[in-house]
Amino acid sequence: MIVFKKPKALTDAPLHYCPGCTHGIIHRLVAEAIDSLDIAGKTIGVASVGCSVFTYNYFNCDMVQAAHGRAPAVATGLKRADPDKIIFTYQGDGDLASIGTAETVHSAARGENITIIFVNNAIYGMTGGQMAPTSLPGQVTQTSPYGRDVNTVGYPVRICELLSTLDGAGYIERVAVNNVKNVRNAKKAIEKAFRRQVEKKGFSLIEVISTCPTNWGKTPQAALEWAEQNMIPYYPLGVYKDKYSEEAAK
Ligand SMILES: Cc1ncc(C[n+]2csc(CCOP(=O)(O)OP(=O)(O)O)c2C)c(N)n1
Ligand code: SF4
Repeated sequence: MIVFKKPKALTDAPLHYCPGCTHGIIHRLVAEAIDSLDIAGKTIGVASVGCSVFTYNYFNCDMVQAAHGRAPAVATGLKRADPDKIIFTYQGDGDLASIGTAETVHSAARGENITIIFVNNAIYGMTGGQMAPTSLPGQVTQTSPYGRDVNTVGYPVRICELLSTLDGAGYIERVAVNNVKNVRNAKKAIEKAFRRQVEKKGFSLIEVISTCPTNWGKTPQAALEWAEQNMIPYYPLGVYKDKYSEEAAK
């Protein structure tokens, strides 16, 4: 009896991610959501720029490659051209919270019926570990060798908190994949975000606290612990906005 297999929504292409990088876990959770809702045939993913740039090779559905930060704008166009398709983006923190801030904020403000998977690993992974908009105060990166100094470069951007103030945003949750319990919660949140889109319930964004052992200079295990001890306290997990549950409760 088969008890564990690769989701159908993942191709057989071997993932190129570094050992211990949690991008792979998040790919799996997205694929499991697509399988469980049986929507692969009508799903279009939008790949971004960053370590996940090859996402278009990994998901077994139609994929489009967006320029850096522009994925929510591309997703908007796809959705408006064909509202019955299920459109998701998969973006890192440099892509979504710095280069694409405008596209992120305004797609949420417009309440586009799309799903954004936001992978926050507090660093620019692909380009070698520069400071990201989500790098923590004091965090050492290639471009902050003495630690992020908030007096000169400012404070990290908390995307879930920011977007949850917008009336257009439907469902916003922050999850993590640093331990089994959190992976299970992340799976539920990602599936719920896709389901909301199927039900035409508007904009959803799931932020996933992820790791970058390579650029954090840590072993995979130490990176999971660093995420638990440093990232989660700064980026608390939980539901930041759930418009339809709130309305149903009224
Ligand atoms: C407009 C533009 N600016 C900068 C770059 C260079 N660039 C490519 S990937 C990247 C960082 C991506 O980091 P992130 O989105 O956090 O994803 P990660 O690699 O950490 O998964 C940068 C700055 C680019 N390709 N285009
Ligand atoms: S550089 Fe970091 S984010 Fe990119 S694949 Fe390696 S561990 Fe993952």
